[in-house]
Amino acid sequence: MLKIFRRNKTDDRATDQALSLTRNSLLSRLNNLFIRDSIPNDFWDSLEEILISADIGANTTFEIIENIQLKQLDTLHLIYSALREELISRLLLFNSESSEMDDLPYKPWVILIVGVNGSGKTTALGRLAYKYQLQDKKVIAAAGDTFRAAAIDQLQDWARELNFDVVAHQHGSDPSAVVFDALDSAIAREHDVILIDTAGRLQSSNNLMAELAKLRNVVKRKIERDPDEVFLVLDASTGQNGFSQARAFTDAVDVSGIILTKLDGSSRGGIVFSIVKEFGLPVKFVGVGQNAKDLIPFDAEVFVDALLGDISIDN
Ligand SMILES: Nc1nc2c(ncn2[C@@H]2O[C@H](COP(=O)(O)OP(=O)(O)O)[C@@H](O)[C@H]2O)c(=O)[nH]1
Ligand SMILES: [Mg+2]
Repeated sequence: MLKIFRRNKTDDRATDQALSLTRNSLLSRLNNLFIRDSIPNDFWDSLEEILISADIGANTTFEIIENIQLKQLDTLHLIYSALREELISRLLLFNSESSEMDDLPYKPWVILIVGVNGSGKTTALGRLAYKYQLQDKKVIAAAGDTFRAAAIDQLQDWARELNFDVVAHQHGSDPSAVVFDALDSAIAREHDVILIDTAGRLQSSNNLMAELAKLRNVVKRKIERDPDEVFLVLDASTGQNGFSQARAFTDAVDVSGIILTKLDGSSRGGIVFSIVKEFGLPVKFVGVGQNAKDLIPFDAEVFVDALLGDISIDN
């Protein structure tokens, strides 16, 4: 059985490719900075500016630079290694051990997916279903975004394409009832995984947050535990400002990890550092394209190396 959840070269290449836009804007400037014979006078200012331009965030950048400066390193080579280590350790700060997809402690394993409209929830759900199916897991989805008729169709399209089960009610019906029925089905028909899609409209965010809290309670009543995972889906291309809205979700439900979508086509790959810091949550998966395969497990080291590119420094 193919273990796609372990690090593999295809995923590493996909990370690399997805970050190419960010890297292109970073790399030549980092190269110019590090490929010198000695540490230039304006080195720290330039480094600061470059990191901020990649959307790493001002505060995070200041902290990174301060930590490296404290080490009083005297070659660019050592500074570069310290930068790499500093970036990686920041991404590992909140990372629990990686989620296993082949060895699930409960059946059904319940995953709730939340986030604003358009962030990529339904797409992420389809891709997670695909990943679990590759692990021989029987998957069912709950069409919990009953607010938009198209959302139900979209989920059913994924289900048809990938051949997993879906429970859907009519447009406008109560999402709690959908989740209730889907959990019933999952238990009766022995599904390994249930993926719950939700609405993300923010115009009436109070109602939405109340609805999500209610969904969570339905799960709790039905399986006598909280959802096993709650993934908050964030769109990388919205940049720092896009994330203030997302904070409402972490208040309403106990989010266990982040799925960062649309890393392809964004030159803001550095946003991951701000997210980890601000939300205090691990990034579990990244979306790197439009296909079923384009959701890959997040790996801090691979990510940082893809971000920094391959700079060879010999001083
Ligand atoms: N390029 C790219 N597009 C994505 C990615 N994830 C989602 N999308 C697109 O973003 C749009 C919104 O996604 P959708 O799943 O419907 O968002 P939802 O409203 O949160 O359910 C769709 O057109 C998706 O194809 C990604 O990782 N990369
Ligand atoms: Mg959707």
